[in-house]
Amino acid sequence: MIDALSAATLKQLSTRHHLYPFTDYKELAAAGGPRIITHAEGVWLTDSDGQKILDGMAGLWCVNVGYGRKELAEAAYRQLLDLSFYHGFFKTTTEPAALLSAKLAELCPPGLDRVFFANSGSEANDTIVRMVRHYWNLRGKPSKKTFISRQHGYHGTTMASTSLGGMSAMHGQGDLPLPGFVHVMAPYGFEAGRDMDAESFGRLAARAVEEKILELGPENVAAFIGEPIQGAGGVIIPPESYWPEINRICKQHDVLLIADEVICGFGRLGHWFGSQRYGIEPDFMTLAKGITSGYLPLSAVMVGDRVAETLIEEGGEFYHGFTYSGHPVPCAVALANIAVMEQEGLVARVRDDIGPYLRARLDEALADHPIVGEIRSEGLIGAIEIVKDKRTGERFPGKGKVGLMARDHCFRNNVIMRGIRDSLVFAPALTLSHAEADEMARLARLALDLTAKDLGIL
Ligand code: PXG
Repeated sequence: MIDALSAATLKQLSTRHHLYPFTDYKELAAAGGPRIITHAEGVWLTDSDGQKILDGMAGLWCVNVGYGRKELAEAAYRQLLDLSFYHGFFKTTTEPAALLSAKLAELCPPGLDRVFFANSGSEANDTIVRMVRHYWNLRGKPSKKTFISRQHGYHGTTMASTSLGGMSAMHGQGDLPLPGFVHVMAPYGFEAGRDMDAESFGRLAARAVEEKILELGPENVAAFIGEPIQGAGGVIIPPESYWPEINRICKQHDVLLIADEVICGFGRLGHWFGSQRYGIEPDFMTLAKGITSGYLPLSAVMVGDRVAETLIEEGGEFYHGFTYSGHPVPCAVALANIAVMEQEGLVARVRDDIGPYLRARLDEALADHPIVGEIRSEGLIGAIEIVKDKRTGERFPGKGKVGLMARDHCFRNNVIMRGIRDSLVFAPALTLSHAEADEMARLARLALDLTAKDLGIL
């Protein structure tokens, strides 16, 4: 634990010098600076005041095996001593990069056999944009250049990955999207599909992709990208009919299909990958976050056979790569992380045990709550919709504020959940115990009671 004086100093120094990601700097400074996290074990964080905080978000949807795992720390330590760095440029490789490429090919759905490494989800998606355009050029179809993605989609913050994303506030900064990136509706049933049955709504939302392809002309459309479940956009869970229809549409119009698995991958949905849960047949998968449980930065682009074969046979040298593509230390940590997940059966545990258990506790604690409009979840990711009228789904005035109010009550009561527009979302570590799930449900109830009180409801 940091003593009170040094915590105050750290806050002061960081407020003066550190420009944080996704932060209103003036507002943070006025509030006295950031909370300092000093330690973590399992699903519990400790801050510089010695407070213990239940992390309902696995860091940023990434610490899948929980904090403080010796197996991962030791893998990094050993690798740092054996070979702290060597790269994959100029016909070299390292043992961890070679072994991880084969392990990922084994775990991924058939046909996704090759991997290109990067350091973040954003870089991986940028890599895909280049590969896709290069592919269509090689195939003699240079007009196929436009990417279709979805409102509320999140694919990162580089110029291309922000363009892929469907967040209008982000587009407002940096004059985005770039040309050649268009967006269609998300399969967000709670907002847009209340008057239809879920499966009809799923098909309708998928057909928005087809309409866009036909509007642009299939000869101009390169690829469609989507997260199996949209995470940062508010945990938007598609109806079962959605992805099979997307498979059909992409095949029919010769459009490449990209599954951004940065959040859904590595067990979060109770399957190794979201594509397996929903039967998605992607040409590319984007992997990051859970690949190392966030212990070190690493991402991977899984490349399907038809693209890989063209790149290999006809592409010549691919002029793309990062200094740290396939860095041996994060690759060694990823192998240790995957070994822990396999040894402890964490993927099946999410599907058969803790996923349904947490959901049942949340239903018990919240289903009758006056401002809860819907609780939805799949595996260990979910959202609680906050509404003024439970029956009609009518929102509170000033749409988009109540999620943050509830989030702040969580924060003050030492549980971390994310506020996204008018919802509270969660994605805890896959190792969450039953007792910790009980505590999460209790604290979510408390935060929503306090939010309702603020809104004059309770
Ligand atoms: N794709 C998806 C689906 C993501 O969720 C990225 C790509 C980009 O990954 P990098 O490693 O470049 O950040 C993400 C990242 C939040 C939050 O608050 C979500 C993300 C990142 C930071 C914050 O919900 N997702």
